[in-house]
Amino acid sequence: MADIHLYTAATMNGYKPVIFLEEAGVPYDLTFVDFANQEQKAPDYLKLNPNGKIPTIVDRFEGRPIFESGAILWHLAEKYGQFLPSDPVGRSEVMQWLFFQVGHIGPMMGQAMYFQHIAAPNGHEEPFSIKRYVDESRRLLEVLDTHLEGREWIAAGQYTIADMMIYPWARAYVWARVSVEGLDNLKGWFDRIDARPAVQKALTIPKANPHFWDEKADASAFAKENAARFASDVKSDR
Ligand SMILES: N[C@@H](CCC(=O)N[C@@H](CS)C(=O)NCC(=O)O)C(=O)O
Repeated sequence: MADIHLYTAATMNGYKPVIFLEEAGVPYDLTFVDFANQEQKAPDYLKLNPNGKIPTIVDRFEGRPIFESGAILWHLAEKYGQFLPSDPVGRSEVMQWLFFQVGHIGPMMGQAMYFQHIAAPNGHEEPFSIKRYVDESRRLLEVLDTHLEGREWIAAGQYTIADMMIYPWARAYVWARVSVEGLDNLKGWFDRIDARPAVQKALTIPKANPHFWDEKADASAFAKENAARFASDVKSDR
């Protein structure tokens, strides 16, 4: 039995711990959480993750669950001594960008995706909201682009959990329909991470969603499934 049991799904937040575990090459057990069956809201799952979201890990060696992807990656980085520098300044830099992802990039790009791919197909076309989230997402990608001028990686001069946290969201600009035109530093960083075999493998676990990252990929089957899955949420929100 592996020390780490990961509960996840094939979403931007869900891929992050998979990227870490594949990069670090450590064994883990994986349980796929099925949103279609609302498994993330099951009473037993809520004991592991009171917020009813993925990802969650159970560190069996320590005998405790950990939720929130930033806390999960930080825990794994400390546990396995990888992808987190040991000096306080470097660690602080990593933490700043980790919070930047969780507080900005995730919520803004997530809402850009929600309003375009879930609300709109369910009859709630809201151009004002879409513009707000797409514009704010573009602004955040510009912040990253400026920061990446002359830098290979996001923080501490090395590939860290900050890169692993931000990449699945920022790289899904395709699905969020946010333009990256002119953001050449950002595109260079995408290329560097795209080229990492462990990342490419992670993006197929538990399931590949090529339409998140590739505008030529066929999204029709996923779009239908996605819109249907959340239809009841949209109605009950109103
Ligand atoms: N801040 C959380 C966000 C987690 C989150 O939003 N997970 C989504 C998938 S990307 C989820 O579980 N959605 C299912 C639901 O809301 O029921 C983290 O970083 O772990």
